[in-house]
Amino acid sequence: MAEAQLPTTEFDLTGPDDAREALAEAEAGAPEVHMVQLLDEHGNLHHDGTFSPYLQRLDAEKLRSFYRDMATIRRFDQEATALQRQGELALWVPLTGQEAAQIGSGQASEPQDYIFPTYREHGVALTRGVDLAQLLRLFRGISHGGWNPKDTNFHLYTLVLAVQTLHAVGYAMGIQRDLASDPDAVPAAVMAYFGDGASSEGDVHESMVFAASFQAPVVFFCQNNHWAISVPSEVQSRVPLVNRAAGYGFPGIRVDGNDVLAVHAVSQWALEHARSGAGPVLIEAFTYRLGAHTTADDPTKYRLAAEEDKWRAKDPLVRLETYLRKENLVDDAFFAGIRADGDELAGYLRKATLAMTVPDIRASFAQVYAQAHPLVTEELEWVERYQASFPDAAESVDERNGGAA
Ligand SMILES: Cc1ncc(C[n+]2csc(CCOP(=O)(O)OP(=O)(O)O)c2C)c(N)n1
Ligand SMILES: [Mg+2]
Repeated sequence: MAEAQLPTTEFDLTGPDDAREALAEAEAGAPEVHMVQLLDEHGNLHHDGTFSPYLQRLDAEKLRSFYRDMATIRRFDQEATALQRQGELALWVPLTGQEAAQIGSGQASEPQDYIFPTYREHGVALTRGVDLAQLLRLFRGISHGGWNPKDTNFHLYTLVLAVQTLHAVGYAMGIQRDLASDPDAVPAAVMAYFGDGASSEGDVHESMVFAASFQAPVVFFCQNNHWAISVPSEVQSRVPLVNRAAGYGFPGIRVDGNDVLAVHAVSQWALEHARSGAGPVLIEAFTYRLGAHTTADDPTKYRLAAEEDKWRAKDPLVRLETYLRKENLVDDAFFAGIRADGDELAGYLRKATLAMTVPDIRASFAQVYAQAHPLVTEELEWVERYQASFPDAAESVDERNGGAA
């Protein structure tokens, strides 16, 4: 598709300031927008006065675990996409390209921290120990959640853009008050994930105002993957997103979101800052959604292949593999082992998904009030009459579940 024909040309960003040009420069890494990068796309390390010291905390096993987690979640993404294409999931939200942003930040969190994800944070879920098969329950349409957030301090996915940032600030203010009343409590922080598109929502603004006013222990983690479905990120803000933090009065850091070492270091710094009582931080992880928005989307309709190729060359897995091999921290057997584990994971996911039973609709009605309520009873009767009107109505929930409900 010729550039002039792309629907995104409807956004006229030219003006007296030539904002589009200024932004393009910023996006390209112009010096006035510093982007923290420790490992470049060729696998070479670079020094950063503030964040390089964080690398001293990492041993070889930790570095290998970054790779293992990124490869695992990419494999998970592929298997979930296949399950959707085969009709076993209603929808899938791919994360490919964003592995470093998610694994680096997720691994920086401590068990006592609490995470509020969007709907794409499968990599963060992995680092928190969520059973990946449970993540698929929502996308199979059999649960509004799928896992118990209390088990891993990883909240349920939120599909309504940006509301989780409000929940996150409220939760962080709760942590603050718990700490004030119990000096022995372990300091904790909250991590709120959101996208470049969600950053335009009023909820994010309100969250940041509250967080700043109350010095809440929250890290706002914006994955700028450059697209909000078909809307490019430069439309969301006339200034680089990271610069917004200054307007609220807390630190903002742009990090190379495809560099797992930098994301980990920056996230550790921000979480420590928040836990210490110094207030919120905004991290803008500069990354790219290599795949479609969801399995219901076709990105060839609104962006050019050349742009995807440019970002494919910045693959977070490839650069870490190059580095690990150069440092002799891995051998071929390491990668073969990860591939074998990926096959096992794929088999497990498939089996678990096919075994997921259809919930009995009556349970939803039973959970509305503690005691029977005439309106709920009436509505349940309506649903039962409605279901009975279908030709295959004789097939009960038990039968659909193979008699195993
Ligand atoms: C309040 C609200 N408005 C609109 C939507 C529809 N919607 C779903 S995802 C999306 C784009 C979000 O883009 P971004 O925040 O950049 O996150 P990404 O999907 O790129 O991870 C939109 C508009 C929604 N879910 N909620
Ligand atoms: Mg986005």
